[in-house]
Amino acid sequence: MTRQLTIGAAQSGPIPRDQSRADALERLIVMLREGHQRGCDLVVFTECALTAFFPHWLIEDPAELDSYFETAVPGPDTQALFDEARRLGVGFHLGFAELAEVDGEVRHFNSSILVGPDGVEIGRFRKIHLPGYSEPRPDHPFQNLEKRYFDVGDLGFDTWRAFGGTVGMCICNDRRWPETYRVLGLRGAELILLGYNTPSNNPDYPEMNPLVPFHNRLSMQSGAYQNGAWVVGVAKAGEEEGVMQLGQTMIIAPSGEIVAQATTLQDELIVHTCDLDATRPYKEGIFHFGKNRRVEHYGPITSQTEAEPPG
Ligand code: CDT
Repeated sequence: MTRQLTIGAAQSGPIPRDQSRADALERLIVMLREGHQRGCDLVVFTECALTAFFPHWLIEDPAELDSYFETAVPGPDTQALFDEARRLGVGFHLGFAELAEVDGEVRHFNSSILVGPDGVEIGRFRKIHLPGYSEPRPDHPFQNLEKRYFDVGDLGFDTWRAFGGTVGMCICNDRRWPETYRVLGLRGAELILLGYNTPSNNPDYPEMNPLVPFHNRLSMQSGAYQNGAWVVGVAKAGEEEGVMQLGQTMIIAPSGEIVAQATTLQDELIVHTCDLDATRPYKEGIFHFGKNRRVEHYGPITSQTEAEPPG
């Protein structure tokens, strides 16, 4: 018996800074409905899918900054998406900026939520690898202020039994780290969902610009193959507030092969029926962790070294 799950990867085109939350949400609902028409069990939206990606510019007024965050999900800005998901019987994954109280302290997270076809939350993830810097870089054409605006996620890399399999989440920069996939793989992930806002240009290292699409594919394809998992990577695409974003939304099989990829830099839904049992040849074969992974022979790790820049 196979476990077939039809998944829609719902790429977002640019969201203008002045677009209302209601209009941004309506764009997601349109793609959710298209997903339903095309037979999706689950539709995956991107990182911070409700607003422009605001770490790309400096916001000094705390109240203005907080206006980009959700204090509750579901809440006034997102309830309509939950209601429509329940009406259609389609699950979804949504990235959003989360303002939460943890141990009596206000925290800001870059978060994602997994919601079942009944419109009820299954799990939540808070981004762990925050890229960029805390202090603005005035000579850069755009900023990358995630370290200034967000706290490091406090929920670990968890997995959930859902949609007939085991599902994990990570967000954007997390996808570049092998540890992300390996921890999720060790926790049994058969399906890894993630959204990303990746600029096509890196102002710090412009020599990497031609490699940005390659590094995107490389990270997700190797993570999928080395852990025998499906990976669904969903982008923000196109020019948003002066920043060109990569796009390249894709669905990757446990073989590491790309089985579906977006062709535009706009709102675009790509759909693929994923057989969760296609994970087996990898999880039970070459990447059977119990039989083949030899942690006890890797040698001691005595310190975590920081790479020093040359010179
Ligand atoms: N949103 C996010 O995490 N973006 C980063 C930009 C890094 S610039 C090299 C990413 O890893 O795609």
